[in-house]
Amino acid sequence: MLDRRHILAALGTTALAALAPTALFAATSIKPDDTSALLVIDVQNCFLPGGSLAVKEGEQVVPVINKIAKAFSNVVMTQDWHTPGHVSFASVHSGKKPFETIDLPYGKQVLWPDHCVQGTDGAALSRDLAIPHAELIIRKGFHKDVDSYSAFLEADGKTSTGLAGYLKGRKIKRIFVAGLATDFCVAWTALDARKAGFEVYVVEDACRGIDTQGSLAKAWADMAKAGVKRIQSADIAVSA
Ligand code: VGL
Ligand code: ZN
Repeated sequence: MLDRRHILAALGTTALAALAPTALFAATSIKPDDTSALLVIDVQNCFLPGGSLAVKEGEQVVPVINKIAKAFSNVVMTQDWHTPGHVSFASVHSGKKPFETIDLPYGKQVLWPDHCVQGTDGAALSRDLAIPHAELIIRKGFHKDVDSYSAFLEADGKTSTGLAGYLKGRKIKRIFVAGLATDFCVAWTALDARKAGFEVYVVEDACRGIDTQGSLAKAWADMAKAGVKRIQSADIAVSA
């Protein structure tokens, strides 16, 4: 006798996908729980239009982030927070221009226009972010001689920001990363989150990249290799 089970088996998964797209989409939708946290990386004026290190289309991440943030009971934001004359600024290395690189004691460093100087308007979070329930803002890159793209570890590879301890103390297991820029602070944060043992998702359309010297393609390749999951904001279940 040909019951429902046999018919489904005979159709196979491809035919089934064509027949029931809605049901299958619902099954892949990700529902953040109390052990999930959204990390909103560096949505600061310097990285937005008119800023000193403006990321192309950077402003487009703001409404997407505001929307997905509603699905999270835990939201942490970061601020790039440099001293004046920070080692990552091209302006302090004579003869060097932004986007060139130099070798520092901890490795290769891309040089940037002056940006996100502590206490300046450029370092402020975008006023269009609407995430009143964000529970922690972590600042990074505040040691004059060390950069910190990652929200977890400074660029020396050993100085902790304390974020992993905070998240573990709050029993967080899954981390969703959004913000600016995909190929620097978002990617380095996602990679370090994997190293710290978290399950990690990067929400692609909630990020934008700088893309200098192939950095964006390399970042996605490194993240894929490390087991970071690349998702879209529509994959996250946000109830009205
Ligand atoms: C960033 C370059 C320099 C970032 C910060 O937020 O991705 N990029 N400082
Ligand atoms: Zn910076």
